Amino acid sequence: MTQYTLYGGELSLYTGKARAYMRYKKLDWHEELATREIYKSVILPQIGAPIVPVLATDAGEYVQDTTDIIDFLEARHPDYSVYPDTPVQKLVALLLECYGDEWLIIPAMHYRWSVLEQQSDFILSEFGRLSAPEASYEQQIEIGRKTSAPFRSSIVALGVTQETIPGIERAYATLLEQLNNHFTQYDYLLGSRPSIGDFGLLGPLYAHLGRDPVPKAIMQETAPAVYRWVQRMNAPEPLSGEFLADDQVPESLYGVLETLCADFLPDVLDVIVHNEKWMNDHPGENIPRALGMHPFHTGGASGERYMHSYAQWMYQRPWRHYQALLEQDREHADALLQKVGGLTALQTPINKFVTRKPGQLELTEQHTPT
Ligand SMILES: N[C@@H](CCC(=O)N[C@@H](CS)C(=O)NCC(=O)O)C(=O)O
Repeated sequence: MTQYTLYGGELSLYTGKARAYMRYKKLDWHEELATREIYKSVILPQIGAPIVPVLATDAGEYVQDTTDIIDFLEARHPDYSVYPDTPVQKLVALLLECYGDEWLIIPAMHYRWSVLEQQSDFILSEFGRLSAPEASYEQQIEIGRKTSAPFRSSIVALGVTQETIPGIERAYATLLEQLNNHFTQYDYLLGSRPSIGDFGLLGPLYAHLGRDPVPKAIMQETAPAVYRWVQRMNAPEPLSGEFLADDQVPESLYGVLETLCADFLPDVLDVIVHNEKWMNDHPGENIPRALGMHPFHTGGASGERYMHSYAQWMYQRPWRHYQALLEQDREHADALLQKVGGLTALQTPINKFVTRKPGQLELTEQHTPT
């Protein structure tokens, strides 16, 4: 069996997503802290950009991006796939993956950085420990203050401001209530087996919201079944469980899907419009990671956040799956989308597709369909 190394860290949102997947798949792997040294000697030379997590195989292959990591591993270890093979469940799982990755980062980053003064020793020492595991605690806090600066200052671009914070907190409280209700009935989103949607949600709900002291206390107090799901995801019964029969999507997820469709999908559709314009205006060039600001709303608050060009790449996955459905499958998917308010979005055409190129974080236009 191939041996894998996952470079990342406990406080990294996306490392949490990949780690839980590797545990569920019972792979032969270990995790290595992405220290300053590892960034220099492994991540930058192999990936071309300072980003985690990174998967390495013992044959010298390197993969970045949790979605690519999971798909790379799924192809080699197909047993107990995390992709449901029924049409509606697969659509829901892909949408929820995207939602976790691209939208729930808003409450995650808010509850890490807006309340920093209440948890600064923990957060800053964790950042410091990641870069310099050998340094003293005091040094780690100092190093953490420096290395965390770009993350700390990114929250305004994500849309976290005094005006939007009440809405972000309201939307998050609603999500916790809905998921708590769901996880009192089901072990995972779609039954007794975790799907790609569970791994997508775990990123924000573990590393930040289920681990940083302030939001962890909120989760434990207000949504204990969600907290237990986080623990289950991190210590799963490997290679076990089933998705619900008959392509069933539990009604307890409808509320989550409604918010996804009402708040997140308009954001992605607008990103797609701006990506298309960029590609038309700059043929052959890389699309910048952020394309300026645009309006967004959450929990009844409105503000501005950056247009994350990458969100299109994630959303192309559920969109392509939906567009490829035929007849009866499409009718079933439409019935659910109609109920949760996502039908128009999924039927909105994408005129230009984007793709990722190795060695860079910027996307480019995809000319050949996949
Ligand atoms: N879509 C990527 C996101 C990875 C990501 O944003 N990782 C963070 C740490 S949790 C990071 O290293 N960010 C640096 C950057 O985005 O430049 C994935 O799924 O792996």
